[in-house]
Amino acid sequence: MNEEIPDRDSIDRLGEEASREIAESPDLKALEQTRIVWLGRKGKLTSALRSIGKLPADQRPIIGGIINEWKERLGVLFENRCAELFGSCSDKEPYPGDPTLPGRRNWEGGLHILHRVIKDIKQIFYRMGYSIAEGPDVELDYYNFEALNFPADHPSRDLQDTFYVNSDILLRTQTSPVQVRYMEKNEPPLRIISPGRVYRNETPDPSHAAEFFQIEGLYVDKDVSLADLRNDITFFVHQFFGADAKVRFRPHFFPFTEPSAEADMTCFGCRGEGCSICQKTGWIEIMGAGMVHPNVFEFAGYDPDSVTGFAFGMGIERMAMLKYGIDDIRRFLANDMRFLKQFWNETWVGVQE
Ligand code: 2U9
Repeated sequence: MNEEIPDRDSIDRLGEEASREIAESPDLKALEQTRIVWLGRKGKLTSALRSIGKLPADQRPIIGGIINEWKERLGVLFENRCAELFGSCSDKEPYPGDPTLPGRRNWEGGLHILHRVIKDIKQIFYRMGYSIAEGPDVELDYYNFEALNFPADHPSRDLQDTFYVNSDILLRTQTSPVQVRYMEKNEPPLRIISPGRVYRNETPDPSHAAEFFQIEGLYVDKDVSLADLRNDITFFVHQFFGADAKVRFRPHFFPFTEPSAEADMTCFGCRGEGCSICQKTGWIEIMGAGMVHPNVFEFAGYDPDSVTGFAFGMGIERMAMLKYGIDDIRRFLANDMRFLKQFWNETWVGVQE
């Protein structure tokens, strides 16, 4: 047939012959063989279709159409015969493909653990009435330092600690500038969190990275107090780490808050007894916080005599490391699938191959 130029009669003869062979195939193995002989890549009908190029141009679509009709008809006959034989299939005449093999799996991807932790933290604050504010990674020195009451000679303003683009422009070292910008545009009361990437000119090691994520929070209203701060932070810690965590506050110093504090939670390694994780103190530092400094309100255009507010800030990698027992901050950006896949269990998204 390969050499012949196909015509309507010869194709019909082929089709009828194939139909008979299908009907007479005694088992699934023989049926599969028949399928290859007729419809496989080098099968008789496939070859016939290939040789229509030799026909006059006006004949090609007609003969091609007839061959395709047969292919379709034979396809249905194959399926029907396959179903017939499969129904009566015994161990002695197994299905040519092993039906007990597991099906093909979809290719799976998943959320990056940091993405998921950011989502979880946002969700907790969202339920407490906070909304989300975002802003540029490349900032003015004014919003990153000056408006936050950093003195001109503060060490973090040093080139060694901050990536400067030029003398006025830098990569933000915290997400606080977002909140200053928000206050400029909105009247109090406000309750926001600002998640985002921040940059510091640091040599990477297991607990330091030159870029990492933060979430800061800001609550401004009449008569906001330290008790409100304690309440919100404690609620967050219970939601994120578990209700058995205890929280304590130690006095600290930040230029943008007064008074300032650092918050600790009871160590999850020893539940407060003292172990190597917490350097035998029983406590682990989790964030900084304080009451917004009056100078910061003035820079933003708020009257420090009529409003008060609290602010807090935490490193997101640190939160993830503490919650999931991750030992090195550099793992988050290393793109090692063995690390990332550990956290895919709940958030996988299937992608069809
Ligand atoms: C405004 C006023 C004050 C945000 C705050 C901290 C304390 C803090 C650190 C945590 C670990 C940075 O990622 S980290 O290294 N942050 O300790 N951040 S209070 O204070 C603000 C923010 C905005 C207008």
